[in-house]
Amino acid sequence: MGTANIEIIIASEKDTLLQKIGNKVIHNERISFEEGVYLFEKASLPYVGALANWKRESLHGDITYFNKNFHIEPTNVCVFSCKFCSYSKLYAHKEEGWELTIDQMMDIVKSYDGKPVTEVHIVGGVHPKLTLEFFISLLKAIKAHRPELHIKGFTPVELDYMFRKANLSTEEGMKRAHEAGLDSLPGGGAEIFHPDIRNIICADKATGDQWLHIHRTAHNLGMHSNATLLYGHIEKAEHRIDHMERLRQLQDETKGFNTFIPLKFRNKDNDMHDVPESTMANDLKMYAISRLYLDNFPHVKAYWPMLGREIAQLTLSYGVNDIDGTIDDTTKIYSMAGSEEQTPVMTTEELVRLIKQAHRKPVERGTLYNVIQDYSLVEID
Ligand code: V47
Ligand code: SF4
Repeated sequence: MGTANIEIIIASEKDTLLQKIGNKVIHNERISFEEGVYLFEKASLPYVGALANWKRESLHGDITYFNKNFHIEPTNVCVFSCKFCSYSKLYAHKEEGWELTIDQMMDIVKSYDGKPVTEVHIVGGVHPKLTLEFFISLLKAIKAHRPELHIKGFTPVELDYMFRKANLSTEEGMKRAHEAGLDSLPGGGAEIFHPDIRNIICADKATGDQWLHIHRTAHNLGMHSNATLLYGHIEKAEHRIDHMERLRQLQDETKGFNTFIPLKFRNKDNDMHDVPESTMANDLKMYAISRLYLDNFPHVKAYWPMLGREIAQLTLSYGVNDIDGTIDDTTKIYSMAGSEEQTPVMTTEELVRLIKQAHRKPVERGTLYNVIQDYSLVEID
């Protein structure tokens, strides 16, 4: 969308504060905490959508990145008891839990031999028996087998637990993990930083400050990372903005974040099953406002296995420039929580078609957004 069109949309907005915010966006001025909350409370979806789409196109044009990756979940047992998570119940019923050995995880890695994946995403529950040493052996084994495979792994919740058990400082623990082959951190474990909400939905795990400290430490070692926000449950607009504000401040300091990923709360098979899920309109608003508020984050990603393909496709017009996958084995954490994706496999062809149908340009990237292949000219039926 050209600047002239967005100027017309802003000028025809009747609310003068929303007009002011719109003008800030198109002049690349930062919007304040209060303005962020105001957008959630007062702006219409078409208005925030138009602004976010303008921002997305001014940063990336039509490019929509995707990545060929696969997941490893070392265990589904977790010592923590996050109310939104289906894993937390398993600690009390360990007989239903599983934990993979290094050989079993290496069998997963080897099953991708000869396939053009560029990243492995390792994330799971916090099993009481697993140690930093165990994961260091895994990281080394993966790098020995396939050195060019980018390893994105572990939430601060898992790392904090391992570092404490090993009696290591965050700095020392992270250095050892990095030296063993950990290339970057995924965005998980962030949920909602604000203690008023965190103390209700995930009281016993790493705090917001600890999450931010672990990412800061990784950034200071030259590693990149992502950040998530779990939305659409009991949090309010000010908690979402508080969360994004803290991320924006850390990003000003380190510039280590690549991507922001809003994660839609799903309510099946967990202790928050009585909390209704957010509507599609609210999903789109969340994506759009995050694109506007996080002005120093290069990328906003929609995680399609959780959102569903159709909403994920729509987000491409509401600020999103990245769509996760090609994934051929969706993490069980989502299928257990009630994701609508019954067939969580998307081939490259399906993903490329989905992006093209939204009139965007599909580009395969590596984890750090190096271009691997431009699919815009590849014929897909
Ligand atoms: O932190 C758990 C979430 C996260 C539910 O960095 C739930 O590229 C919704 O962070 N409803 C882990 N969400 C996954 C994650 C992630 C996923 C894809 C890509 C990247 C990346 C990171 O899953 C947890 C938690 O916020 N989660 N239960 C649920 N019921
Ligand atoms: Fe454990 Fe993570 Fe689930 Fe919390 S969200 S119970 S830390 S697996």
